[in-house]
Amino acid sequence: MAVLPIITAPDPRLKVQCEPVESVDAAIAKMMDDMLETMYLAPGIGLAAPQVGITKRILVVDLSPKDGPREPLRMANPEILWHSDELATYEEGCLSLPEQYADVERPAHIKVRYLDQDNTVQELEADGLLATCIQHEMDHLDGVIFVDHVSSLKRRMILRKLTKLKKQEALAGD
Ligand code: GNR
Ligand code: NI
Repeated sequence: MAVLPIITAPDPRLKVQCEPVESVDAAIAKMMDDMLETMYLAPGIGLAAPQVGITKRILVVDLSPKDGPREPLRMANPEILWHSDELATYEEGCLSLPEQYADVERPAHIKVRYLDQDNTVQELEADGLLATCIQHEMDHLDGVIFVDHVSSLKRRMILRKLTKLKKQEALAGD
């Protein structure tokens, strides 16, 4: 497996519409494993392919506790089959927006259909943080990041901070 560099905002590569996979073959399954390794190291609870420069509709999530057994989910071509009218608010973060957090409101319950690592169609009902995380990752596949769901004032504040951080890092030479 391999750890991949994570792209941080602002970056045009985080704004692209990703392409469906034709099928989950060995190469796609390996991408899923590389994404999981990258996510665990970061550490994060989810990762979408465009965050590591892959413009395919692939995401991984794992909400298991750090000291427990891993419970990875690997999804290709995820689709929301149903979502509740009821909304839930979580404070979201993103590995592509380091150290930035904001409350985001999303459907509280979802039903999602996807292809797993064996190219088998799966359906999953999710609520709580898992529902939020899957929706956050699916947004990435459409070029959407969590600040696109908050006020323009807050969004501009966060993106301005990240732009400054990038300039400082460029000067420091890392
Ligand atoms: O690690 C992550 N934590 C998180 C917390 C609340 C809502 C969503 C997330 S996903 C994020 C990892 C990430 O950036 N995935 O794209
Ligand atoms: Ni994210």
